[in-house]
Amino acid sequence: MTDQSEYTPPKIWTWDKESGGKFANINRPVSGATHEKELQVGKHPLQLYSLATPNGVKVTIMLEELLALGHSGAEYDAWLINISEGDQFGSGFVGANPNSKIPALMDHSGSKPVRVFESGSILMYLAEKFGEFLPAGGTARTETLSWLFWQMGSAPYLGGGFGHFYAYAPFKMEYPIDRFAMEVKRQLHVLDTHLADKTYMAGDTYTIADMAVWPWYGGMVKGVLYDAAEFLQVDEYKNVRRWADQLGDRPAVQRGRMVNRPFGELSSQLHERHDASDFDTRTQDKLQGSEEE
Ligand SMILES: N[C@@H](CCC(=O)N[C@@H](CS)C(=O)NCC(=O)O)C(=O)O
Repeated sequence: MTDQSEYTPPKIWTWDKESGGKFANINRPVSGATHEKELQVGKHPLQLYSLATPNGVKVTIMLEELLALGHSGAEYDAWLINISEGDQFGSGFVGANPNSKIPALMDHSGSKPVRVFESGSILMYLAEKFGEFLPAGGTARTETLSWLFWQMGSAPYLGGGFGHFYAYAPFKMEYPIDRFAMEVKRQLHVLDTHLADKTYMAGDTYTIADMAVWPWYGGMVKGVLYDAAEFLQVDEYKNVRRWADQLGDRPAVQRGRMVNRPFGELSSQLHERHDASDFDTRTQDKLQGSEEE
């Protein structure tokens, strides 16, 4: 590895397989399947293929919230896609999401299966299908979608930018860590200012905007992302913390966090979910994941 302060890009970039860092083994400069593997299909119309990262958790929170409201049509099978083992490059998964990233949803309730990918698109799809958590019109709908799209555009700076260079890169580099720490603090300040006089992201109503923002920025202020709470002094963002705690107390949010989770404390893991009773019948035998995040 060269001294990064002296790096001059070559005329033509080439793929350096030895670049290192967590996830280097699954990164490639091309898309598409690396192997044949059909997706499993369970008994419910909704089939989710995911992992309990912040992007995955958005969707399982939504499904659990819909079920909590009594929408039995939101019953779902959640299959584990282990991204560090390359499950996202199986042919079946690539058919569900050509971008090879979790989460991906297949809806088998119609005459032909419908694929939905991108967590924001999945949240909107489910909100419209069940008529919940997305106001039908007016300012509240616009505000919900503005914050949903804000999250989709902003979180890559938090995850792919700050998280990557602070936690996953093969060595620490001051320039990108400074650049993305500044941006993440600015984003947290945007949220803190917005939430100063609001209960939820879109005002008085709990919406898919909350479900999208919470796993990332709620996780940040609760200190569960990248072990960076002290570095970023997240205690400053008191309104975000109040909102994050309030959402974290919701039983559906707590269930949603557990689905497709093969890491963390064993008591927080539910690798696959096929039935509401799976939350109660988990046994230590089924929980073979690592306790590492
Ligand atoms: N914009 C996408 C991002 C999804 C995403 O980045 N998923 C990550 C996990 S959080 C993933 O599957 N990574 C696997 C890979 O990059 O190969 C969404 O919100 O759905």
